[in-house]
Amino acid sequence: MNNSIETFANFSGVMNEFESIKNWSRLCNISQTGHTDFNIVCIIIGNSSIKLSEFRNFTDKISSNIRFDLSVTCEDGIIHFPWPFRADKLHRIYIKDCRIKDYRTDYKNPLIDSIPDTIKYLQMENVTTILRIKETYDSIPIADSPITRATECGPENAFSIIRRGKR
Ligand SMILES: *[C@@H]1O[C@H](CO)[C@@H](O)[C@H](O)[C@H]1NC(C)=O
Ligand SMILES: *[C@@H]1O[C@H](CO)[C@@H](O)[C@H](O)[C@H]1NC(C)=O
Ligand SMILES: *[C@@H]1O[C@H](CO)[C@@H](O)[C@H](O)[C@H]1NC(C)=O
Ligand SMILES: *[C@@H]1O[C@H](CO)[C@@H](O)[C@H](O)[C@H]1NC(C)=O
Ligand SMILES: *[C@@H]1O[C@H](CO)[C@@H](O)[C@H](O)[C@H]1NC(C)=O
Ligand SMILES: *[C@@H]1O[C@H](CO)[C@@H](O)[C@H](O)[C@H]1NC(C)=O
Ligand SMILES: CC(=O)N[C@H]1CO[C@H](CO)[C@@H](O)[C@@H]1O
Repeated sequence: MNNSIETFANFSGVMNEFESIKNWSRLCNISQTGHTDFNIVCIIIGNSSIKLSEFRNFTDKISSNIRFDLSVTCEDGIIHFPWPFRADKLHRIYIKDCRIKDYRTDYKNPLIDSIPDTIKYLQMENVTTILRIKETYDSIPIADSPITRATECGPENAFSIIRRGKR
């Protein structure tokens, strides 16, 4: 009985925070799949887009025992997801048919190394990166401006990383 009350408390807290990230709450459905597990399923349609930075702000406000599984499928939409997609409490990430912008914008961002590396499963199918010239240029590692460990190693705690048809 007390468990279900706790679950409910967690559920409504997470739901309320999720509602506040506008494009995400419009394009995604969130559901609770376990005591501390939530599943977020997004379909990015038309000229819609979502930003991983907004998702980070969201997970930062959620209590630490929660885990999120995120599935993003694009139907023409675009996602702003900088590699290596790090966000606290993000457990599983699946991306399909998406064009990814800002893929390299965090290559040299030292703050990324301080975000917990929580991804256990990563899968990308048929994704394309859209690189701006400046982004490409700025992300090239040079002696006094290296890329971060996070960029180089990707998710280091992952059991499984699958990429199919990445261009
Ligand atoms: C929930 O109930 C169990 C026993 O029914 C008890 O051991 C536990 O401490 C309770 N948890 C909370 C947070 O009240
Ligand atoms: C969210 O749920 C609604 C109602 O069940 C459904 O119509 C919609 O397609 C779902 N959206 C996503 C992204 O799964
Ligand atoms: C996409 O954006 C254009 C221009 O802003 C707008 O006219 C159009 O309705 C949008 N399409 C969708 C599917 O949202
Ligand atoms: C939400 O999406 C619209 C168009 O899809 C975009 O113009 C806007 O910048 C997005 N808002 C945020 C906060 O990402
Ligand atoms: C995330 O939160 C920080 C600090 O509250 C804020 O400055 C930033 O604009 C937010 N980013 C997004 C994409 O909402
Ligand atoms: C791959 O993704 C593109 C959109 O980026 C889509 O138009 C295409 O149909 C997808 N291909 C397959 C085989 O699903
Ligand atoms: C966001 C939220 O309400 N989290 C709570 C979830 O439940 C645990 C106890 O089971 C609380 O400690 C959290 O504060």
